[in-house]
Amino acid sequence: MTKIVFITGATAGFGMAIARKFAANGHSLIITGRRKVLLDELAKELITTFNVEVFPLCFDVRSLKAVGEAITGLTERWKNIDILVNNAGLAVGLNQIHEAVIDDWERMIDTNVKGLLYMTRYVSPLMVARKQGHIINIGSIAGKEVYPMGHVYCGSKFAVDAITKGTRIDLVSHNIKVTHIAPGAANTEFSLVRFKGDKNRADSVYNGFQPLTAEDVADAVFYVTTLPAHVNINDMVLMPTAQASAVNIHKG
Ligand code: NDP
Ligand code: 8X3
Repeated sequence: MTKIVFITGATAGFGMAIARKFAANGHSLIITGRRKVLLDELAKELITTFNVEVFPLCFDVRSLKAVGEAITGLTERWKNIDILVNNAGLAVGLNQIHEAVIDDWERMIDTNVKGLLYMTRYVSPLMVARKQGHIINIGSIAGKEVYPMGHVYCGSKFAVDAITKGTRIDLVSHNIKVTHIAPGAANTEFSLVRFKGDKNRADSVYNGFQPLTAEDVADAVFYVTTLPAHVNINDMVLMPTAQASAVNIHKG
C-alpha cells in the first residue's frame, strides 16, 4: 500500500537517503529543507527515477509560523500523512562550555528540539484524527551519552530521546507508533556544518574507520516501518562496527 511519508531535512545526508529509499519502494513523499534548489532537484530525481508523487516544501523548522503554514496549507489528500520522519537537525561548534558561541546553542536547540516539537504538534493531530500513523525521531548516540564539548548538542539529543518517550505515551491510545533512532558516526554534511565549512576538519572525523552511510540509516528507518501493525521498535541505536560508544572509535 502506498503511504504518504513526510521527511524533514531531505536536502542532504540521512533525509535525502530516506527519501530515496521510500521513493524506491513506491511511496508518496513530502520532502523539506531550506535549500530550495536542492529540494527541487531531489523532487525531480525521485519523480523521474521512481515515478512517485513528490511534494517539495521549502521552510525552516525553527519557524513556528512556517511550520504551521506548511502543514495547514497541505491539500486534504496530502494531510493523510502516514509516516513523519523528524530528521532535520544539526550540531554547530565544538567548544568547551565556557568558550561556546551562544548563537550555536540557539541554532541547535531551536532546530533539534523546538523544530521537532513544532512539526510533531502540527502533524500528530492529523494522525490522531485518522487513528493511525508513525512518528520517527532521529536522535543520536549523543542523546544516550555525553561527550566532551558536546554539552548542548548532546542535551538537544537527550531531549529528543525524552520527547520521543513522552510522545509515545501520549499517543499510545490513538494507535500511533513512535520510534527513536539513534545513529553513531555517519559521514554526511553533519561535520561540515558542525565545523562551519572546514572540510579538512570535517573529513578528519571519519579518517581510519568505516562510518555509517546515510543509506545505512535510511535502511533502518525503512525497516521500522515495515513491521506488522502490532509491532513497534521503540528505540534503535545504530552504530558503525568500529564504534563502541560515543567517544570510543577504533581507528585502524
Ligand atoms: P546533514 O547536515 O547532512 O543534513 C541535515 C539536514 O537537515 C539537511 O537536509 C538540512 O537542510 C536540514 N536542516 C538543518 N537545519 C534545518 C532547519 N532549520 N530547517 C529545515 N531543515 C533543516 O546531516 P545528517 O543527515 O547527518 O543529520 C540528520 C539528522 O541526524 C540530524 O538530526 C543529526 O543531528 C542526526 N544525526 C547525525 C549523525 C551523523 O553522524 N551524521 C549521527 C546521529 C544523528 P537545509 O540545510 O537545506 O535546511
Ligand atoms: C552525531 C553523532 O556523536 O558525532 O549525532 O555527535 S556525534
